[in-house]
Amino acid sequence: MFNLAAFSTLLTLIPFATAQSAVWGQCGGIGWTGPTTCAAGSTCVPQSDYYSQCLPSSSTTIGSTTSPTGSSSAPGSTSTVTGLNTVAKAAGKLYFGSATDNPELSDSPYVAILSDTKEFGIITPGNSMKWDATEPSRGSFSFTNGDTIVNLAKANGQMVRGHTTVWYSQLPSWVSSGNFDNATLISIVQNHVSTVIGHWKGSIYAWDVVNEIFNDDGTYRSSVFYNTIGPAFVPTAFNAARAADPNAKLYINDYNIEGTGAKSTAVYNLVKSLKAQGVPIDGIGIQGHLIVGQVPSTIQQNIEQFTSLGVEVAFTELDIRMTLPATAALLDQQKNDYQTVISACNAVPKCIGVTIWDYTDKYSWVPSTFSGQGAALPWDENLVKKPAYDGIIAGWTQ
Ligand code: 9MR
Repeated sequence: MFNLAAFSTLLTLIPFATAQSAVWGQCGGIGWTGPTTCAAGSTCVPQSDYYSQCLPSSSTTIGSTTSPTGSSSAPGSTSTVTGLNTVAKAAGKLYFGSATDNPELSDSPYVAILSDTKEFGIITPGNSMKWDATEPSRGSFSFTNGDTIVNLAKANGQMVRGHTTVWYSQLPSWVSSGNFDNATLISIVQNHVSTVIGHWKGSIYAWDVVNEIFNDDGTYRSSVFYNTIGPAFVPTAFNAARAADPNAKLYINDYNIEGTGAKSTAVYNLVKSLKAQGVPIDGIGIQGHLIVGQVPSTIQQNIEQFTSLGVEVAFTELDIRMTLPATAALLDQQKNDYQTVISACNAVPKCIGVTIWDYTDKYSWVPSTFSGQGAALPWDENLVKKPAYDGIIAGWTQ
């Protein structure tokens, strides 16, 4: 007679008896019932309590002196680091973090590293809190993808940066082409900011309330907000944000404000004026989309000027791109460039943390935007650490 119980037991034993996980596959972790041994040439390495991964044995030395886990030294390794967030916190910072995006969350080896709080203490949704994602038509809000990332962060014990409420880009045409008058657009901004920030009240460390509002020469960027409301759209957004979540840090965020210059001066002057008017603003987000070999020499000076206003500063979207292919010389220069940026933040107490704009070249925005450029992040397309990783560690520990 067929014995169902015995057959089921046999079935559960089969993977252990016959299978090995493929390279990059899962090989252990709490709740894992699959194979715990790895295909030839790879080794099972714990990434977290919940995820162990078969890593190619050779990957421990490719392009980096550190092991792929960040938690132990590989043969030939010269450092015994414990992760980017661990080291940033040991330097007195609040976090080291990464952006992510919903389509990437089906990639479990990727998620395992993203979820490792030794590496990342905070995550930022790259797209799912933007206006086109959250209010695609007027008064109709959608929080599903943002919720997914907030819930992942909560499960991991990570914080979240909210990005972003008022930005000229990724704006639905009902806003950008709505031809609203001043009063109507003000109420649309207030409703958007208060509804989005209110939805995630208590779950967000900091919000990029306004994003990329200046041109590189320091003048206001032309946008439906500036063109209709004038500069008053900025205090309108910050006041609505504070009312919606009094405990979230409220940031102005922009690129090309890493070093001193006209755009940094514009941000400095605006924040000074907002504070003088009693507008609630807590931080300046320096995006940090940089180019290998072209990192400004005035980063620390610029951060010091910003923090002299009584606000905190964070790098919010750091990546340092290069013209491909990535040669050993470029990767080494990139390592130095990451170290330069991180050590500038490290040197200023109110530079509270650094977020990279995703952590692996597999999901970087760079190649699709800048043809022929890429390799901007500290992990390569195979989730193997690059020399840049060691540059970040050096920046926090020097
Ligand atoms: O990473 C984001 C990418 O997936 C989007 O396609 C792109 C669209 O504009 O936005 C990217 O993120 C941007 C961020 O929101 C603001 N600063 C520049 C970032 C890179 O473009």
